[in-house]
Amino acid sequence: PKLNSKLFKAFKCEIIKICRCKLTYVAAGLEGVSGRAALRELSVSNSESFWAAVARHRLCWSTPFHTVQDCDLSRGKIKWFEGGKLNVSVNCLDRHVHTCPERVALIWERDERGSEMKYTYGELLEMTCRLGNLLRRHGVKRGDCVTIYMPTCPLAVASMLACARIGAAHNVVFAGFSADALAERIRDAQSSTVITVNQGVRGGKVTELKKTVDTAMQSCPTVKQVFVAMRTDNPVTMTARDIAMEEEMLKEDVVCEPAVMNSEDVLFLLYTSGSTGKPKGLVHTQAGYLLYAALTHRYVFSYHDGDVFGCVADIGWITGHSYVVYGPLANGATTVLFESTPIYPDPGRYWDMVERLKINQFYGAPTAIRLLLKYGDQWVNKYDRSTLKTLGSVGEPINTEAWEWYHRVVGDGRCPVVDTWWQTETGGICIAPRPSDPDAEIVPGMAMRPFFGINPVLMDTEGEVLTSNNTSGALCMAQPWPGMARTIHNNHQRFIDTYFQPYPGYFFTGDGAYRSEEGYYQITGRLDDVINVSGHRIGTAEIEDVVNQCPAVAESAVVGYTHSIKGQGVYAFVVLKKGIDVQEADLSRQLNGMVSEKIAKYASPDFIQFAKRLPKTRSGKIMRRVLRKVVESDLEGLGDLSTLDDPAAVQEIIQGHEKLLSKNRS
Ligand code: 6R9
Repeated sequence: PKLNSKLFKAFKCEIIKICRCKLTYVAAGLEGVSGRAALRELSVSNSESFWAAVARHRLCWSTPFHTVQDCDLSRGKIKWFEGGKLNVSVNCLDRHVHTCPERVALIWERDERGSEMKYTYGELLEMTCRLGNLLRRHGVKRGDCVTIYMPTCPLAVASMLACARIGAAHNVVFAGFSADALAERIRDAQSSTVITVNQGVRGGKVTELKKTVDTAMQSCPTVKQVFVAMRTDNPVTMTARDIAMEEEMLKEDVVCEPAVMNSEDVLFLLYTSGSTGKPKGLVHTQAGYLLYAALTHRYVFSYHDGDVFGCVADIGWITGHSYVVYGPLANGATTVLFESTPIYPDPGRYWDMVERLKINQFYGAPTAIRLLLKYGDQWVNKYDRSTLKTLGSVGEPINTEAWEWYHRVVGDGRCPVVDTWWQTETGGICIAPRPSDPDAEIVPGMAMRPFFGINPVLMDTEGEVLTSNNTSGALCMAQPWPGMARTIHNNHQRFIDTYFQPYPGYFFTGDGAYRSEEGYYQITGRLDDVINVSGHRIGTAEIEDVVNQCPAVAESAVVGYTHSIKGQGVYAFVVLKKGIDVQEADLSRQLNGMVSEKIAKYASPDFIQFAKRLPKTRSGKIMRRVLRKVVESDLEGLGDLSTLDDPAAVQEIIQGHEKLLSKNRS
């Protein structure tokens, strides 16, 4: 589309401002439209020119791209910046080392309070190069996939960047996952190299990560080597396949030639839960992902040169990838690696850290905010938080009470709170209150405004776009953006079926949203069988798969319910096989143990209700809608039960639920 020349001038001028890191929202020549709003409109209506300009200025290319984008959402085809060549680690490290080698890249806030360690860009580059050389010497090649099973620490960041340096993809698996979950991800990713630590330390507790890897190895015959870094001084048993990482790194050169990568080569896989039992390995590529992470990091949080950015997410999740590692490092920021928990050794941990490290932007999860709120204001007020400029929230909806407390107590009422909506699939933040004009309102508990280049739409149940405001629907994206995932590893059909089939021509997020009278977006929650426990996504089918493996179990149904701290809790209905005679308490313990062992502790059910049968439709489908209403004690909302095979089953379920609750209360 042709731009009118007045708009185009303003547009170019805004882009140049973006590129000079001084986005001031001057609406030069744009009557009645604010600068940010106009720029966003242009970023959507002239998406190609927008992204081309930003990509040229923000990334360092060894060969410029010739095609901005080549996307066809109806076929799940997404390509950005083709023809372009670059190296992500060069963009995150070398270019900053040239200008300011002494700037601190990482502050490792170790579990032991007050023992933080700082690493400059020069040091992080050296670590990355040694590790890149070590991996190369051990045969890791461009295109291979390396699984990283480590807590948030400098060597984990260096491992990710070392993969990027030599052109290998990484697959970070959250260190809270069990041996079975780890093994499944290693096998699916076809990794022959794993990087881990001897032990993890979190909340004062030691976890045996190397032992977990050893167990996983029993079902991963293709793994040839395991690099083991030492987080603690305790030796672990080393097998023929294990390599002492730090020792071997010392032997390597500090210079490592970066691989020249194509924009669309794979940067990483990251597994996340879907509505079926098998987790999916979402694939992100080099240039588009990095650009999107960097741009959102800068503008959503108003990051400025010299700021200390504190995102407390674990590197095992997408938030850790985009806002602990890639976004901040691409921008030359000082980024915090938080290894501990919000309440270790006491509930003042975050704010003590803010004071000690002089954090300017703090980015955390609603579940932690809700937990800290309960401990009281004194834990916050003890510490000097005057360095804070922006507070962020991510992972799940933030309720008004938690939002207000975050704003009023933590931020002393002076810091904007940005509720950021996005997903593993989106690569970076898509909807957030900022960037916007400096005085633009922020509504508590609302993500509000789409980011540059993001074009959200709401769909009704017929698949029609809802055009009016003050309406709710399925949240979709009408246009591609550089940060979006490119495929599901080894399963492009599942990628298409999940994200592009439900509303042809659109990317479907799986979330529902409300658009207010003013046009602001509020996320209302998942529309599929995925629940969100403390900000961790888990498919109910994944938990059911494990529960059903128990020989005593005939069938099960897992649903989420509202939990005052975790956001959602896990509630399992279990039907036993005929003639099974066990103590329910024993079986509950056994089932909880199985879920922790097969998936992770956070997925373990809070409640297990044994039932004689489950409410089903005549065609034999479990009526989850009914079960959800029962666990929310919303009996009024049970709705139409006429399709049920046997309505009496519902009465039994209700009675069983009440019994379980009263038992729990006593
Ligand atoms: C970044 C991340 C994605 C799902 C997403 C949605 C929920 C994330 C949210 C939010 C309401 C927010 N979600 N941020 N819901 N408000 N600000 O969390 O990625 O782990 O893939 O989870 O989390 O349901 O679809 P991921």
